[in-house]
Amino acid sequence: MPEAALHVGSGKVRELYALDEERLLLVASDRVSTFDVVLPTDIPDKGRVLTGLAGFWFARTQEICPNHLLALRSDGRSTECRRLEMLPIECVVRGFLAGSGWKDYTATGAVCGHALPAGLAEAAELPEPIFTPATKAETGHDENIDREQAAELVGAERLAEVERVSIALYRHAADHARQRGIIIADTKFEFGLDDEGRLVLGDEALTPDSSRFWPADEYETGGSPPSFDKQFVRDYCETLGWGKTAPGPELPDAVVTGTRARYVEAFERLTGIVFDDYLTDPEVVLR
Ligand code: Q0Z
Repeated sequence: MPEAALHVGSGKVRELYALDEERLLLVASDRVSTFDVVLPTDIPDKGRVLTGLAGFWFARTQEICPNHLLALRSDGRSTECRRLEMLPIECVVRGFLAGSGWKDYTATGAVCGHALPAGLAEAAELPEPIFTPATKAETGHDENIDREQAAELVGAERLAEVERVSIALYRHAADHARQRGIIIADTKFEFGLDDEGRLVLGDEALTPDSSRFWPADEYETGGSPPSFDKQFVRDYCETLGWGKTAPGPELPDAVVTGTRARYVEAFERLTGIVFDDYLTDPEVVLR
């Protein structure tokens, strides 16, 4: 727990503290969720992997869009960030047809107002990445919205800006990841405005918790590809006949160890940095 910091929010697997008027501390725990349930067993270092990866991307996408990162703390799981006025939409970019995008496509042939070619298979790569905004649901699932609804929430001009920037960020990261054997099928960004009304990337970005990462060497269409990070957890949960409602099951050691190794592998492949070097000095991802 950070010293002299006021707790201002909890996510499923993260905590948010106020450091002062201008700064927040985002702390990533080792908790893991699957089928929307947080499990009672932690994955050691998961929060450090996600914090390091987000820091890596923030450092490398500054020219595309400024971001909220001020510093990474020596614990490797805490990000000091600028306090922003967050926009009330989730900025989702999809390069592949998965999750709610696939569901909407099968029902209507479109996703968030983007008409797509007929006959696409589940997990197919889209001709171009598409911007598919969603509302921030307090409870339950975010709801996909069309550009008209998104424009009502942030204004047409701001919407055009977040669409352009979101797609540029996704293209940058997805190209980098693809060269390292990881498909970023889709991702969610959260933006805010600074005190001068400039658009700033906030929250955590381009991590396996805010994106779908797939191993490129196992990619195929016609089903839901394995998750790069959580597949052992999901496979284990499927063997239990668990109803996928809280409370979730404890994970056996082999599943914990295997899952930790997958998170570390994603970190090392994407950053080119040995994870132990990150633990020694987290700011190595910023250089
Ligand atoms: C992020 C969240 C978490 C609970 C608010 N730079 C910022 N300025 C203002 N607000 C936020 C940020 Cl990142 C902000 N969240 C999401 C994160 C726990 C909620 F760790 N909420």
